[in-house]
Amino acid sequence: MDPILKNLALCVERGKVDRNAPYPPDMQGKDGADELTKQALDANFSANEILQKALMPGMNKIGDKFGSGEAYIPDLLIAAKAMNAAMVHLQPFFDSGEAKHRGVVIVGTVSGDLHDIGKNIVKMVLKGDGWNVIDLGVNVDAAKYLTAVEGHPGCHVGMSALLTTTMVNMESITSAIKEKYPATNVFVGGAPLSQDFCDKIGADGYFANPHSFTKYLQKL
Ligand code: B12
Repeated sequence: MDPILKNLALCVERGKVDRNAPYPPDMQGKDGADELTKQALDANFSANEILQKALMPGMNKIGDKFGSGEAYIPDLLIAAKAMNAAMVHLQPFFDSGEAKHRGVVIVGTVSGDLHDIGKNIVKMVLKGDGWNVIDLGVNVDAAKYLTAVEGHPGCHVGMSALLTTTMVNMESITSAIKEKYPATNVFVGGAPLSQDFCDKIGADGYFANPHSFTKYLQKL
């Protein structure tokens, strides 16, 4: 793999935000996620390549370590900080789509869940593809989704969940939306989800990444 992308993945995994960051001590004085993302863009890697080949693998590594007890919450938080430092530079590329006014998509992370990095990427890609995105944030319950849908007739909903304990909340939220607004499409995403789960809860589609989601929305 290209050394810039390899180092960038390591910076996300280890939580090295930028050159001046004192953490982790063994990487002091070295470039962090901030500088390496700029270097990757200068080296003509696309924003999507940087996301898929460096940032996501770095996040997955620290997630796996957390899962096996080799890393702790502060490690996840500092990794998220490094990821966000990188995303600042990628945002303009995802945002750069012309305003095509395709329609409204309401996004949010479901009740009980505070993971918003994936949801924020979905938002950026949708915006870049010309959608007006209403972001309800994290820990969003059915009532909040319903209020937003009411205010935006003809909108689509995109829900995110990263925990097996919170993805189940998607079922009641989907039912509540479908009961009141049967014509509203409800789409779901997030690492632990699958098409089977989507079918089971009565949602209209599961997408593993924002690009397959936007491609599908364009055809609607
Ligand atoms: C960073 C992180 C955190 C950070 C979150 C910071 C933030 N602002 O988001 C913090 C430290 C807060 C955190 C907390 C916790 N976490 Co955490 N976290 C992670 C970690 C390492 C990365 C998640 C991430 O951002 N990935 C990168 C993004 C870009 O990927 P993504 O979210 O999957 O999104 C992509 C796709 O899924 C898709 N997508 C996402 N949403 C949607 C929506 C739609 C509509 C569409 C179309 C697509 C789509 O598009 C995105 C881009 O491609 C994961 C491990 C992992 N590998 O995922 C654990 C992980 C999710 N966390 C886990 C756990 C257990 C927790 C805690 C319960 C820990 C604790 N004991 O307190 C808490 C829960 C807090 C809460 N109530 O939500 C577990 C979940 C296990 C499980 N089976 O449920 C994981 C898997 C770690 C592990 N291996 O055990 N976490």
